[in-house]
Amino acid sequence: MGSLLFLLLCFTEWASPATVYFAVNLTWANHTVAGVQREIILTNGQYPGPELRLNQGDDVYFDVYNGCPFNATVHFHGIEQIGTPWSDGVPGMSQTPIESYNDFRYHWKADQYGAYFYHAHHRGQLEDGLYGPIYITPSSTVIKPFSLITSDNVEVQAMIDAEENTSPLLLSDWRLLTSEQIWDAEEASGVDAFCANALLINGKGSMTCFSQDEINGLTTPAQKGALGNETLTDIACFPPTVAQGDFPHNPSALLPTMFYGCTPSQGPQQVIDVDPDCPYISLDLTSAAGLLHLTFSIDEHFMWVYAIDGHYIEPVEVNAINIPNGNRYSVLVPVNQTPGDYTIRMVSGSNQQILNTTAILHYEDSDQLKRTSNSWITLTGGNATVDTVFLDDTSVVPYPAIAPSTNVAATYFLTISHFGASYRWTLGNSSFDLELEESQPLLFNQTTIPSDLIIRTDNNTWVDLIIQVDSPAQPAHPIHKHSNKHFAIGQGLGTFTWSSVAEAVQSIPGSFNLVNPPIKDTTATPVADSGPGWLAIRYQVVNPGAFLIHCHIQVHQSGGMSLALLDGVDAWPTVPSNYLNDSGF
Ligand SMILES: *[C@@H]1O[C@H](CO)[C@@H](O)[C@H](O)[C@H]1NC(C)=O
Ligand SMILES: *[C@@H]1O[C@H](CO)[C@@H](O)[C@H](O)[C@H]1NC(C)=O
Ligand SMILES: *[C@@H]1O[C@H](CO)[C@@H](O)[C@H](O)[C@H]1NC(C)=O
Ligand SMILES: *[C@@H]1O[C@H](CO)[C@@H](O)[C@H](O)[C@H]1NC(C)=O
Ligand SMILES: *[C@@H]1O[C@H](CO)[C@@H](O)[C@H](O)[C@H]1NC(C)=O
Ligand SMILES: *[C@@H]1O[C@H](CO)[C@@H](O)[C@H](O)[C@H]1NC(C)=O
Ligand SMILES: *[C@@H]1O[C@H](CO)[C@@H](O)[C@H](O)[C@H]1NC(C)=O
Ligand SMILES: *[C@@H]1O[C@H](CO)[C@@H](O)[C@H](O)[C@H]1NC(C)=O
Ligand SMILES: *[C@@H]1O[C@H](CO)[C@@H](O)[C@H](O)[C@H]1NC(C)=O
Ligand SMILES: *[C@@H]1O[C@H](CO)[C@@H](O)[C@H](O)[C@H]1NC(C)=O
Ligand SMILES: [Cu+2]
Repeated sequence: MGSLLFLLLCFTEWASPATVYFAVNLTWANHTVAGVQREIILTNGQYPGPELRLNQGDDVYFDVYNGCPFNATVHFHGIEQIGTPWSDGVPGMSQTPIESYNDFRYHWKADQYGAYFYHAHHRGQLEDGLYGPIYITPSSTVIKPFSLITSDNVEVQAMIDAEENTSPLLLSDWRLLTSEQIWDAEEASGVDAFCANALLINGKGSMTCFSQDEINGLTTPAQKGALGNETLTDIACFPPTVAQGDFPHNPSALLPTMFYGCTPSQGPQQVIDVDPDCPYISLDLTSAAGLLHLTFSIDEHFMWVYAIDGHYIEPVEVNAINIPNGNRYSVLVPVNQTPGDYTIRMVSGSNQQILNTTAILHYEDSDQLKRTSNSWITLTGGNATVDTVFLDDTSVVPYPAIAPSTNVAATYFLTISHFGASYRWTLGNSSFDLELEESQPLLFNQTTIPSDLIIRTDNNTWVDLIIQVDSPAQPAHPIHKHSNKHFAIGQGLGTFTWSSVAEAVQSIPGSFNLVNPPIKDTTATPVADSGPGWLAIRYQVVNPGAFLIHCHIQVHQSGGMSLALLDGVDAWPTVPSNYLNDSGF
């Protein structure tokens, strides 16, 4: 009887590939977020943007009308764009920006399955709210990992049903200033603007202010180490004098709320209703944050993480996940506790700021009064119990596991460093000037952008990128590679002194996994509070075109932490006439 009930309630049917048309109308409007009004980008009149739900194999037409009084583009984060490099949405790389009151048609194939999202890719507009979830239902030929959790077929079917009804949870941080106000203030002050004002779940959240005594009491040893004799500000963030490197600053050009100025305010709270007759729910935790790593947890529940960045993994049972900007973690949550309300907690997982928000997991038809539930995590992202298990991102095994080739054609060393100012950055030898986004796209003309911002690869070769963070007191940088996914093959603290991965493996084999490494589109460099650190990624060149690799902390990207990958220069594509004319039509 119980299983019949859940079949009726939880089961949905599989549909076959189709041509899907999706249109968004971008507008610039005053909108209230976290209880405070500011100018933001609305997508079809809403924030966050509407969900795009697809089946694997769908042919997608995504039309953008730019009703904003400035240029814009839309990128499809994690979508590989095999054979459609002109639809990647990166100005200066794959298209010219969509001008005000103009249309652009993106056209791509949903080759992969799982959780993705679309978001702004022009200047800092991600932080103005242009993002929405994408979910692609796997084709029936993709083998699911749920039988690794249990051999009980009824239980496995319940997991499959939960996955078919999966919901996005779009996680983000929020600023009270617009992206252009932040950029102008960074240029005027010389300061890297690394504090947020609120955290949001599906665009919903509030702002809490703590007293200075509470803030000082919460300040962690790692934060105290960076602060020296100073304290966190009233928004529980490092002051503008800390972790900025040795560069000139003009603090008088900073704007209120960038580092100081906390006013509590009340916004809506996300409530997730669960049906206690469905044994599992599935959530796609998607970080659209511009700034902070986010630590996510549901009181008194555990989560089976079963996919990362739209690729299945061998499921891992955890209580909390630290989510870098741009990553997606798909989780099954067992609906097995006493009916009631349970707090969903999200806190800053970045060293520079203490920030939090909450949502509610609500068991439907529960007569019980709202109850207080027990947290797995602290306000600063640490363990609140001895039993709390955090996901260890580096030890995740893809399902099925794939070994990358060891026949590597080229190794590139990319240094993450300041570039003459606290708010300017490199990913390589030079800084990617924001104004280069307005240049003729590299896909159309390979010489429009300075050559020290470009790597050229041959098709069907394997490439290693060694990303070196050169100085201490830097956050983990979530490095996002456009087009196909990469293997995160190694990482460590200190300086990478070897000439190749093969050489490094000889002396530090424990820092590498060349057998079954994580497969992702975004991988964060290790947290290196007190010294340098490095990350090694490997990918196969399969999709000729001009693609960006960059930090997904928006102010770092705007400050130049980007590099152009000209993949497959030996098999360069011919741009179709409907893209050469800047429209896609
Ligand atoms: C976009 O939205 C604006 C404001 O609601 C409206 O005036 C305009 O007609 C819409 N444009 C399109 C193409 O839907
Ligand atoms: C938002 O409101 C402010 C204050 O009323 C106004 O000056 C501004 O033009 C409005 N912005 C938009 C995009 O409507
Ligand atoms: C907007 O995009 C157009 C077309 O690429 C470009 O000519 C123009 O300079 C851009 N405007 C701004 C303000 O960047
Ligand atoms: C911290 O120490 C520096 C000198 O090392 C001094 O200039 C500064 O005023 C001190 N700040 C506070 C808040 O005591
Ligand atoms: C942040 O945490 C505090 C302490 O647990 C809580 O009182 C507050 O409501 C939380 N803030 C939000 C926005 O949920
Ligand atoms: C957090 O975990 C550590 C290591 O297991 C443990 O020693 C500590 O007691 C835990 N903290 C709390 C509040 O339980
Ligand atoms: C390509 O870009 C270079 C540098 O901006 C320019 O000199 C050249 O004329 C461009 N070629 C074409 C075909 O537009
Ligand atoms: C950076 O400079 C080094 C040394 O000149 C060079 O070998 C390397 O190719 C350069 N990297 C890029 C991305 O241009
Ligand atoms: C590039 O290489 C991939 C992988 O071998 C292959 O599938 C693809 O057809 C190649 N593309 C072109 C344009 O030759
Ligand atoms: C070029 O652009 C216009 C829109 O500006 C469109 O109507 C036209 O059909 C496009 N395509 C081609 C192939 O010229
Ligand atoms: Cu960064």
